Amino acid sequence: MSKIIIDPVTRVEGHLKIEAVVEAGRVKEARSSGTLYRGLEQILCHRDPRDAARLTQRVCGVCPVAHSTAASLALDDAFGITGQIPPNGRILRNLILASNFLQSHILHFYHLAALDWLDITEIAKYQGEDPELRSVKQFLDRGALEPFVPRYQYDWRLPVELNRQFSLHYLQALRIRRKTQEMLSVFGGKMPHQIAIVPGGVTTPVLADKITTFAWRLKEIRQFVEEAYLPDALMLARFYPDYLEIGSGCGKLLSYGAFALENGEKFYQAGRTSRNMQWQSFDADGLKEEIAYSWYDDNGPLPGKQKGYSWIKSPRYQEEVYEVGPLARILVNYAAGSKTIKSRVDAICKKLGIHISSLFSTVGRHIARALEASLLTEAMTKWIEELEPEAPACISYSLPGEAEGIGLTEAPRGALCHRLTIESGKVKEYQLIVPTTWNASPRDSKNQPGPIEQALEEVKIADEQNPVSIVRIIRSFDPCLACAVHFLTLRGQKVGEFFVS
Ligand code: NFE
Ligand code: MG
Repeated sequence: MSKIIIDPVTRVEGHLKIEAVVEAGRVKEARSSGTLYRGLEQILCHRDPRDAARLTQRVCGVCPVAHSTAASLALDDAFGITGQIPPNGRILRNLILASNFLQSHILHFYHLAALDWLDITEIAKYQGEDPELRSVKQFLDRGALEPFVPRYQYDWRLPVELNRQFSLHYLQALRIRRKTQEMLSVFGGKMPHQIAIVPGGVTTPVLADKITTFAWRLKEIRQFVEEAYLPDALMLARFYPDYLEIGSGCGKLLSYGAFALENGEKFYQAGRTSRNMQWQSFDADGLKEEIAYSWYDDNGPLPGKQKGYSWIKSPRYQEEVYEVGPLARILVNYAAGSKTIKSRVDAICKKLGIHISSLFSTVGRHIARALEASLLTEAMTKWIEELEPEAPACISYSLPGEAEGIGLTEAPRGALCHRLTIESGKVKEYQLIVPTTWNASPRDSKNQPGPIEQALEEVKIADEQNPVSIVRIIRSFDPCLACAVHFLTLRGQKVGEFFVS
């Protein structure tokens, strides 16, 4: 028996440590630890509740829009204005959030995950004329291999031409990500930490020139998604088919739903599903965060806690483990009978010659994320046409003295919940349950491992010095530890004193 410790796992956001106990060439059990500690929820206590839509975005620079969205939905609820948001406000919220999804997914696939599948240093041998590939070759020729090395020894499998094309897309993705941020800023004002989504709607006026500015960027991004991102994700299934069989995890998927539509429905409806592909309902009352193996007790943080091994808590739904994220959104809506999603997923499965259950896997998560980028760019193209120039995007409201609210939406990495209570016009309690808290959670009181921990169980380890299957599986979840670790001390104790010099 031996133990593989990867600390930190690189090319994920924040600090994640993975310990895997290996026996007879397979992972017997794994532990996922969030080693980064934050206390953002505490900052909101005693503040004006409207600050939440601004301050919670500072959780993370990758997915801030989801936090202002969840906070604004929670505040809409607390202020009694849910359902009164003008159509322009509803659509702009969708467009700003979806722009952030595109940025985040392209960032993840190319700049965080691709180097697990693609040997970018091969470009050093390139003799062709493509200016972007030549610029990388010149960079490599100078011996400057960072940030591509050091790295594990991988089992690269892409033929040279496809490897080069994928490398080229890696480079193009940098420019496309800039476009997604510019597109987001058209109605969001700036990025990161856009300033437009507020309780009541969106503050940006809907003007014809803004619509055009947004639309032409969207067109270019959509073309990249269709011609590069989705084909590259599907290419992984062709050359790494064994990764359609491993890393499957808990097999239970949860989505809160997101992107409000005109008819009161959502582009993604809420629900749950599992490998049997039956849709089940979701009710926020079934949510609970456990702390059996987290460094907390009922009063707050407890760093020395004996059984503890993570700053991440363990969210559970009706005491069961759930995976959240793009795979959950896509398959929950497949199970719910969405015609568009069903036809796209069925076409992909047919093209790859796989059963839908193979999507519960490492490469399945990448395919779901890329498919989501395609679905969103298509939906956004319709949504911008539904905007009504000059019409209001926001309503006014009055602040309640006492209230409570809940905001349920989806962040790029999965289901996101903000919840607050207001007393004497100020925030009394604020709580976030964030996607990576679900996926990277430690064991719970029933000793059930979290989704990433379960995904690593039974995985074959050919070479303990190069645990490439482990890092591929972990990165397929797109973990963000900066988002995942938050805490709230309800009784206002001092947690610690910090001196910054
Ligand atoms: Ni820091 Fe986040 C997303 C949120 S992760 S990226 O997506 O909320 O759990
Ligand atoms: Mg929390």
